[in-house]
Amino acid sequence: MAKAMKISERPRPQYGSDVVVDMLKAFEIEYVALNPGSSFRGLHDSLVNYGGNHKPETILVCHEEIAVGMGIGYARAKGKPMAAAIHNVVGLQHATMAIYNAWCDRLPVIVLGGTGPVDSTNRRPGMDWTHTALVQGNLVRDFVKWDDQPGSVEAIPDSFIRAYRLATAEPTGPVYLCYDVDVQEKKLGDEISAPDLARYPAALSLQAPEEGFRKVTDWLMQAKAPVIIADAVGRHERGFRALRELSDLLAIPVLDRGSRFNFPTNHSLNLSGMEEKVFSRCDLVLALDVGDLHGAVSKRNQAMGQRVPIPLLSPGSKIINVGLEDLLVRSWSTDFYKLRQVDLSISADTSVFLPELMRRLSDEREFLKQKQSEIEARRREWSKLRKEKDEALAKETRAQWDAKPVSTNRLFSELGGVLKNEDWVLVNGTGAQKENLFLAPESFNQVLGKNKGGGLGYGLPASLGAALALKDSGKICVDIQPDGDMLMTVTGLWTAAHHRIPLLIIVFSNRSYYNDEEHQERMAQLRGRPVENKTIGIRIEDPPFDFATMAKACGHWSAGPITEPGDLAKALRDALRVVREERRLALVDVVCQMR
Ligand SMILES: Cc1ncc(C[n+]2csc(CCOP(=O)(O)OP(=O)(O)O)c2C)c(N)n1
Ligand SMILES: [Mg+2]
Repeated sequence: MAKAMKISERPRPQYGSDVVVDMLKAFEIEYVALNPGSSFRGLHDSLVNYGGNHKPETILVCHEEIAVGMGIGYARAKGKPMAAAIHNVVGLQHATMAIYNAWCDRLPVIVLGGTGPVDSTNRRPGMDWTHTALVQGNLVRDFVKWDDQPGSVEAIPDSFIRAYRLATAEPTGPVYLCYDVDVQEKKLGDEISAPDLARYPAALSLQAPEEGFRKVTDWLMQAKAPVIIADAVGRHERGFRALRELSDLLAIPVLDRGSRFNFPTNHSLNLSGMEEKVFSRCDLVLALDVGDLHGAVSKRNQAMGQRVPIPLLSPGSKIINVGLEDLLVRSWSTDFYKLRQVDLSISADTSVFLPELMRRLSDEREFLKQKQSEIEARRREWSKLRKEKDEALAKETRAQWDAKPVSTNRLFSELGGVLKNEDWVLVNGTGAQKENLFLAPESFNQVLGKNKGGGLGYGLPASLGAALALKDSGKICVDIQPDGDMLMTVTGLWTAAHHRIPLLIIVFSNRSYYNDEEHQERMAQLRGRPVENKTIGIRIEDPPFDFATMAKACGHWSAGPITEPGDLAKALRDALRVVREERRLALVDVVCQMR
């Protein structure tokens, strides 16, 4: 939980919504992204005139999906929530996509809303009626950790503290707090008593029981070829570090699923993407924070019309699952994935589980001595496999170097060269995360992870939220931005200009919603219909969207569309200079191969 700031030190709240601002300040919420609306005019006034528009500061966005989406990126970068203020029923409907993405990503965002007046005798004719719902939180209840609508000003502090505690308790997630217009605008008489936040400490992390540690250490020590699958371990630095130590100590390869950045990409034991080869040799899987474990140990069957995946693990291999996913299961969306088959299941926070596991394993000196040659042999074997992959990639890159439009390998490789000596963070990337192989991230949170909710419109808002969080860090925030995803929330460019948010955007312009082009191709093949029609209703061309001009229209520096591969490196260097030296946004639109 955030350090408590004494509410009693602040000026006395005069209206209901002033109390909400007191709570935001007490929890050190830095920003509230919003698009204005009368249902929270009380709160808006309190933010600006009572709170001084500082900690929290209002961030103006042109769509509510951007407001909440910024909270996603901010939470990834900072590990704590920012807030969004959302206009009643209509704004909330716009915000739902981003709230759902935050839910699937297990990210804390505090969504504030206005409603009412709930007392119908206080409503103005017209919009107050069409914009009031009973109960507004129903719209998002299935994909927030909690929602509430405090019935009085006095109920606000408890409600807010509970919301903050739930949002930030593992597994973290979004919450929605809705404030009736009458509650917000109520003039206060007696001072309302300020809560002592020190009395509401965050719960200590969930640790595994002794039996769990005993079994995991025994099994890991007995295994000939253990393998780690990691998905969200990298959300905490302690987990990130311990995972690397564990892999190094016992020569265990890591398959990084990428919801967060879990393991250095160019580490010789990072075998992500080589699942088939790895699982064929493996006898024990240690799954860490993996929601879709079934998906992680099988391969999509792309054969005509097939939907049942192909299992990759040999039947004899055991699976240990450690994580907290079971604690956040709801019935509406099936984001809990297929029921896991495992041999040992432990509900624990990997950021405390892994360091303790490491401590115990490091103490097994006798065992480590005996096993030394076996461990070194498998380290060599796995590293050899990784080297083969690197050589194949280098060969592929050389073969595609002069391709026009530019190949993705060349784009990522040139970008890697330009960023080499910079302190950078990849705040958004492509779904396949191939860029990581070229950028070679190593440190905690150097890549912020991918959108598990899969709702388009994610990349730009998430990047803006992360760049806002890191604004004063001196880091270069980089967004490798697929074009279709960008178009859904493209007005985020204006917000970046208005609030001077420094960000390097490389638009990965394949001028297509390409993912679906592959689906239409498969459909046509399956049905014996003309494959050449696969681009209809999918390509973003005729005319192509001019992202560079769009950026310029908001006052940004931009370059492109880059169609000559030879022009790429200079454009990237120029853009980097603008972000680094002028601390503002620069965009390079690069016309690319489809994949
Ligand atoms: C809100 C939403 N609408 C539609 C989709 C379906 N969809 C999934 S991927 C995709 C194409 C994405 O295009 P782009 O971002 O340009 O990436 P590309 O596949 O071209 O690399 C679409 C339309 C979705 N996931 N979310
Ligand atoms: Mg595209």
